[in-house]
Amino acid sequence: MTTTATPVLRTEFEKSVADYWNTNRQDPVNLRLGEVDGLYHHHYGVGAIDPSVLAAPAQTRDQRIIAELHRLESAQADLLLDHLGPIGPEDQLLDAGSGRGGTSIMANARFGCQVDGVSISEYQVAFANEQAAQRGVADQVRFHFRNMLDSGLPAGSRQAIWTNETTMYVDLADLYREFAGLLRFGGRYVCITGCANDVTGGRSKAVSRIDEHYTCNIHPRSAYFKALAANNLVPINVIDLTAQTIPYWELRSRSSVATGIESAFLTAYREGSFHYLLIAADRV
Ligand code: GPP
Ligand code: MG
Repeated sequence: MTTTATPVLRTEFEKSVADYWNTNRQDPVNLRLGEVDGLYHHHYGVGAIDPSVLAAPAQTRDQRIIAELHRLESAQADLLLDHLGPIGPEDQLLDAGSGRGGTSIMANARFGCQVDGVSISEYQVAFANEQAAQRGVADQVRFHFRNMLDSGLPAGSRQAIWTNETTMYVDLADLYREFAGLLRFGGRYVCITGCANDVTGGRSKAVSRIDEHYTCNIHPRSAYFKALAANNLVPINVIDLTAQTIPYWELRSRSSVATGIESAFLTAYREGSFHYLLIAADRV
């Protein structure tokens, strides 16, 4: 693991976020899903569910629901990777807020490229590096205890960068200034995020519940486009994934690994105060 000379955790808020992810180690909703095939994710899912899992016999029903939820979260990561543009083995990518490493490991398996992941949780960094080692790709996929706002990576070194549900922990202007410095001209940034709807106005009760649950600050949709435009990042694709993520939340709410936050997501998405969005942008 490598880190930066400057302190990784710079504010009380960042310390509290790191503390949350360092201590949140008994999370069956992520561990049991990861155990299905060894890809551990910290994001949600997209796509239609196979309804037969809910009708499965009692002995297999729980495990089939877990496997189905995991299939949807890996489908989400695959969708993100679909938007990175052409990536070759010589390219270097950055997973900003890399969690337990699943998306980075999938990117390396697909493109054969180098991936660096950064996280402010030392526990997550160690877990993810162990996963890369177990898969024999530790020389290609490396996780670092670093702050995505100050990654210490060389300027212009990245062909692509993504954030998979991590932007609600940072100031977007600071983040996209950093990414604009790391991406080469023509490089691609892909974001999957949940964002508040400017049209419904303000922060709904359900969105506030999600913030409270994860110690985060969900941004309004408008904040993304302002911060991208201010940092030479030009959107090429914007996809509203809200309808595609609702089945994941419906299935999760009926599973043994539900955490209690499912109703807030379902309310927020159904009432329209919250969107699940993919944004892909080019560095110009
Ligand atoms: C965590 O995923 C995701 C976040 C903290 C970001 C919040 C996301 C939004 C779209 C608002 P996780 O897989 O760790 O969460 P859980 O443990 O609930 O599955
Ligand atoms: Mg999860």
